[in-house]
Amino acid sequence: AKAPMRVAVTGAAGQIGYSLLFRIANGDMLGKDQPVILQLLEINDEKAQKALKGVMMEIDDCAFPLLAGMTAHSDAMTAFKDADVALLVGARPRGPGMERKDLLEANAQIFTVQGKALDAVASRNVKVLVVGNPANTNAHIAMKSAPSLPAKNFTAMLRLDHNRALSQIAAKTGKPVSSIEKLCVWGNHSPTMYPDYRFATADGQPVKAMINDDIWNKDVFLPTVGKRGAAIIDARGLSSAASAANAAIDHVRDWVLGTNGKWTTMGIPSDGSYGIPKDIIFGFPVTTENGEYKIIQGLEIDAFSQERINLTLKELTEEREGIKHLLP
Ligand code: NAX
Repeated sequence: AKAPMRVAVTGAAGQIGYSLLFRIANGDMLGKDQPVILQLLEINDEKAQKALKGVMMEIDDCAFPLLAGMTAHSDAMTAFKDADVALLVGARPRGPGMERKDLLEANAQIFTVQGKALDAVASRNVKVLVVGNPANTNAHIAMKSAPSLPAKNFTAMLRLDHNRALSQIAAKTGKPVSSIEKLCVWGNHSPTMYPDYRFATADGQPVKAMINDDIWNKDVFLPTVGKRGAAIIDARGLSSAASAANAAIDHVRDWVLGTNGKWTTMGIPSDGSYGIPKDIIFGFPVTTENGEYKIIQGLEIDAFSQERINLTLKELTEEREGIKHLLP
């Protein structure tokens, strides 16, 4: 039998945590033959810790055969000890009257502390996925706060945006999602992201020719995917949770187990590809193999796409400027 993998999850008593933990323990993320130990972090607050205990009681009550252990923490230094995978879901939500700048700063503090803790105690191969918003910039901060870990181990979640785009394209073309390949989302996890189906195929046939409608792309597809989070809040009264948890599972599963040559989207530190400055955490099309991701190279960037990429890059550059003084 395989040795258990340690999976740390922050914000474990939150909405996304409630959809995420059960699936990890069920083997959906790391495989049905891979035992897991859950190391769950919540804020040092009586209510949050009590709620976490409640979630853990329910996880116990599932009697998951793959669950080899589970612990509750209020300190990142113990929660991240020897972690093989760290899902950084907990973040400071925007409160009433809070400016974007305040939000960035509050989160910068959290992700500086957590980056340092990962640096100090996690496995040297820890795979980190930041879900908590602003996800790309939070991932950047954690990465910069963990100088002894490889920068490539820090990623941000664009997969929900990718999956949203996939489902919209499937609906538009009338093809099953499973037939669609070579889709990607560039940039920031925010409404400025650029979902791109110019290279996509359905059953091997070009999707762009099937749709053949640039107005639909610009006026329907991009805003629908970009504003999907807001549409969910409007409909449900709560932000996306199960779909976000599902995307986190997809992201880590593909990273660890490989995509077999298929494209997916990950928010990763740029290596300079496509003119994105090094270390900016940016959504790129990637394939994964043996636990490593590789950016798809050589894609043509037309004028419209360049404009969209510049827009989302500008936002990320501004976010980075906004927290620069807080970085170690
Ligand atoms: P909830 O508010 O339900 O849960 C967050 C939990 O995190 C709370 O229980 C809170 O106590 C905990 N927390 C806060 N700071 C913490 C810290 N420093 N250490 C440990 N725990 C901490 O939010 P939820 O709906 O679960 O969303 C979590 C985050 O995901 C939010 O930042 C949200 O904006 C973000 N999202 C990101 C998405 C993405 O695609 N990247 C999509 C979904 C989601 O909106």
